Amino acid sequence: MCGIVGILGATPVADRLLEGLKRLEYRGYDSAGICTEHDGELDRRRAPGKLANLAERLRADPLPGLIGIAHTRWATHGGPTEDNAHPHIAGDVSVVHNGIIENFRPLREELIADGRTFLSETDTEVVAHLVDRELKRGLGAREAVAAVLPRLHGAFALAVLVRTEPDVLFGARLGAPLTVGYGDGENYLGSDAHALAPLTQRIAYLEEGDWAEVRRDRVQIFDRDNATVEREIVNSGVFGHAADRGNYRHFMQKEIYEQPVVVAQTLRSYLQRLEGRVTLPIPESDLSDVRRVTVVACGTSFYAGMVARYWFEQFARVPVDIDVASEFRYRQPVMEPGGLALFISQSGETADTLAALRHARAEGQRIAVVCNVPTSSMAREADILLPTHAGPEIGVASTKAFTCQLAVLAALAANLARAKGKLSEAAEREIVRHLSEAPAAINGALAYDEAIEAMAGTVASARDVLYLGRGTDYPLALEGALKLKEISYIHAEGYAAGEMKHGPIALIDDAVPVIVIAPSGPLFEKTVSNMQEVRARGGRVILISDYDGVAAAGEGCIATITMPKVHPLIAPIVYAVPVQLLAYHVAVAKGTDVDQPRNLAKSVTVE
Ligand code: HGA
Repeated sequence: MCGIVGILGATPVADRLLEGLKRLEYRGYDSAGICTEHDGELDRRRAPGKLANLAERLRADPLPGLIGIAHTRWATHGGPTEDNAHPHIAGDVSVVHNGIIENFRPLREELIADGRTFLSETDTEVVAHLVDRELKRGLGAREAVAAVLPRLHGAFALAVLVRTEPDVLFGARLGAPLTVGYGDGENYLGSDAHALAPLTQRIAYLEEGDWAEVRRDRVQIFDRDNATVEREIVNSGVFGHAADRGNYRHFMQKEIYEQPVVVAQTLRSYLQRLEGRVTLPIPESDLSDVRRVTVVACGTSFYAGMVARYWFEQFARVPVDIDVASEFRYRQPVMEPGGLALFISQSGETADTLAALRHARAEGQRIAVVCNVPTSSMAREADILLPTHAGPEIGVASTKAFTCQLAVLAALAANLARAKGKLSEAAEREIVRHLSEAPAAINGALAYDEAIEAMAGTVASARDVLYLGRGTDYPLALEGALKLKEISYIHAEGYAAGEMKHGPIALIDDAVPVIVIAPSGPLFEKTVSNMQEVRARGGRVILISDYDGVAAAGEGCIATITMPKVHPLIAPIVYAVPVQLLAYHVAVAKGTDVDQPRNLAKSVTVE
């Protein structure tokens, strides 16, 4: 994570840098800082914690200057203190960094042996010292940056400001995203187009190994061999208005409530309702030769992928492998040439998933990407881009992106099934009909918000919570537990309902609420049997089912949540809602920071 902004301005930059950081705060909020050059000096303000602290500091002590770099941090090396906050300064050089300099230890030792003193525990500070040392050895700023970049191993996006050359900013990327923005008599650097949206829509995406010398009147981009290269300037299509919460108390709540609209919006580009057809919004989406699908994602997106595995295998009869992205490469997966590798990510920047994507590409896979940001690195590297149309998701705990991912994945499963000759026209029409019913069913689920709020206290007082589900409700149980952990800090685990008896049932006592997700349908009886096993051992069960399910099995539960009756295909989309609402209300009851929970950040751009 970590967000970077740099401005070479015609007017003072500090306020605009702060505005850019606000748009990047989703990447991390451990600390933030801005450094400018004015009157021949580097000057900076830094503050631990949320961006509001930095804003406060800048109000008390404004920062002049027409050139500056700024950073919002998600700490990897060194705690979230002011000393570790970026920008780091060594001599004449100031640096902000997103990523990890993996060889920072030997570099630091080398620099200390050279008489240099470190003021932070970060990996980043070595970069400032290395560049400054080259300057002191007599190199110009450009030559110094060029000399240092090959010495850095790992992943980085960097912005560098040099006191002695106050008309130039340097940017570099390897494994972490960085864009150059083109303005009118001004130019910019930013982690993404969103950060620069109030400043410009004219963006060039740096490619792996690229670095840039940015001046007010020109930008020169070099590749890793220092050859001058042209990178296309595109219109980002991202505009300046920042998301607002409207009348909702939290972004997460607003985003939960947006789901009927955004799922409908997403489905609209995949379903031809009148014809009863599913189409992918790309030319030549012929998937008939796909013999295996490899699904890779992290966190909530991984659970969406787990649901999709059931669908791909059930409808298209295609075998599916699924991995969390951080493990994928390291198990040296065997992939047949020509296979389809599917990557799911809200931001399209998740470093683990992006690295997995590149690994799969090197192994000859066709790359499909489901993501919510069409300008993201993953979107740009996809052969088949399947966008979700969830709109910006600000709450760190993903909600609407998840249900939109499920909608897209269901459409992909149907498309794959048809391409493989496994789906009759009538069956396809049925799928389209059921998917089209999802937005209304989500609305129906939202109607239980107050009932869920009323029972949140039961869960809020627990230390541990278990979630159980079977079939596609199993990933939902995992997602429910993750949501609760993320925003309420209650320890929670999700299990396949049938797996309880093989161990976790030993945890059951009257202090552990067990949330059972069991829509009526083919797996209902089996899940309910597992639920009874829990109850027989004194477990306190909260059952989430539909009217029939609650009527059949609700007796003796400490609470029930009644969902609209839906087809099993869309049950994971609809049942995501009570799972999200429960986590939300528990967090509110506990008084945690719902939209920016501790230790987390939304887009995880370090491995
Ligand atoms: N390693 C640096 C930057 C961390 C980062 O990019 N996080 O997403 C630090 O710890 O400050």
